[in-house]
Amino acid sequence: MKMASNYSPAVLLTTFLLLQVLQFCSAETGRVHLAGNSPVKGVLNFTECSGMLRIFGTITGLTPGKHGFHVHEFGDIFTNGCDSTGKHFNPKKVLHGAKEDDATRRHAGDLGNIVADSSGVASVDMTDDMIALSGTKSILGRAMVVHANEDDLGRQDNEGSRTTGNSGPRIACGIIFVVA
Ligand SMILES: *[C@@H]1O[C@H](CO)[C@@H](O)[C@H](O)[C@H]1NC(C)=O
Ligand SMILES: [Cu+2]
Ligand SMILES: [Zn+2]
Repeated sequence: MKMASNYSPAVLLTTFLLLQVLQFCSAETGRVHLAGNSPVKGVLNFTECSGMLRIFGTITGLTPGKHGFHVHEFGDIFTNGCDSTGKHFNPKKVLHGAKEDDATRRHAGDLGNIVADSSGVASVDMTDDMIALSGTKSILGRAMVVHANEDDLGRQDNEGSRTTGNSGPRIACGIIFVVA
């Protein structure tokens, strides 16, 4: 019944680190606290394994249904609230699209829509490989933004659709920061 104690802390630590390496998980993790001129609030965590960024957490205070969800280019939420976070994070200078679109057809920051239930709660758990916690795809220091309306994913034939998905006012946002 004392099998675990046969392994020294050093062996356990080495095994843990080796497992981290085998999964290619980044030691770095991120977080964002969402708030704004609305009842919308939330905390999301970011972890990265094998080039896939996972975004997970809960957002409350939403109207039921879909809300555009993007990484915006600037981490400035103080000059003019969510409106000073700039455009969608778009290092490849392409048009707005859906999360499922390839890199030539979507902004890196285009994460589609989150969906709130009848209580106004959205459970977020998604992965994406066009954004990361380091390198040219890094979103650290940029902003996560939640919109009032549904993102049309660039599928309409108008300028708004090609740039923002017509997702309307920015109801909550936060700076994506490193926590470990
Ligand atoms: C996010 O990370 C913090 C710190 O580790 C933790 O307390 C919180 O429960 C996490 N949130 C989720 C949804 O896992
Ligand atoms: Cu946006
Ligand atoms: Zn976009």
